[in-house]
Amino acid sequence: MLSRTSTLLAAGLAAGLILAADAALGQEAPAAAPGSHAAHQDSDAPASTGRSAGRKDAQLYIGWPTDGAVVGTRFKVWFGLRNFGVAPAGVARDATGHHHILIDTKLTKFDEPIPSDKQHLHFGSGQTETYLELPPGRHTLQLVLGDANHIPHDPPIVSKVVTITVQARRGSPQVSAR
Ligand SMILES: [Cu+2]
Repeated sequence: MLSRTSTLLAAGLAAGLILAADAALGQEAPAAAPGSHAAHQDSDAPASTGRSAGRKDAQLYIGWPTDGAVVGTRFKVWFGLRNFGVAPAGVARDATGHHHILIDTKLTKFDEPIPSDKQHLHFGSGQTETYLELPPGRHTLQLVLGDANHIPHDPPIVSKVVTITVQARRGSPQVSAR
């Protein structure tokens, strides 16, 4: 008897959940605001191979670490951008882009998507800072802005290269840096 009751109860709960889900789905319809088609990822965007326009007065820079800094093997990096905006990858909006860090490498092709690998990191959610972990030694860091399709703007918006020294923190009292 008890089990029968709980079965009924469970069924009722499930029905309630389904109703709730339907209600939630129904509420999504009016959320499509007018003018939002520009944010659509692949529908009616022109199949343009051209690059997005940059701005000559846009300034991209690495706020930290600064050139010549000595850091530990795990360190924070923050990205500075002036006269330009940040938008997530996939969002095509004028005068915006998302950050990429080049680690120990340089970009040679500015008319195609920035590669995605350990030396080319994408911050496609619009992040403006990160933590990096690098082995001890000298490393170079550079920022490059990419448009909705990860292609550098024209003219490209790049930061100065900073050279840093990563040092293992020996004898650190911390068991783990994480
Ligand atoms: Cu990207």
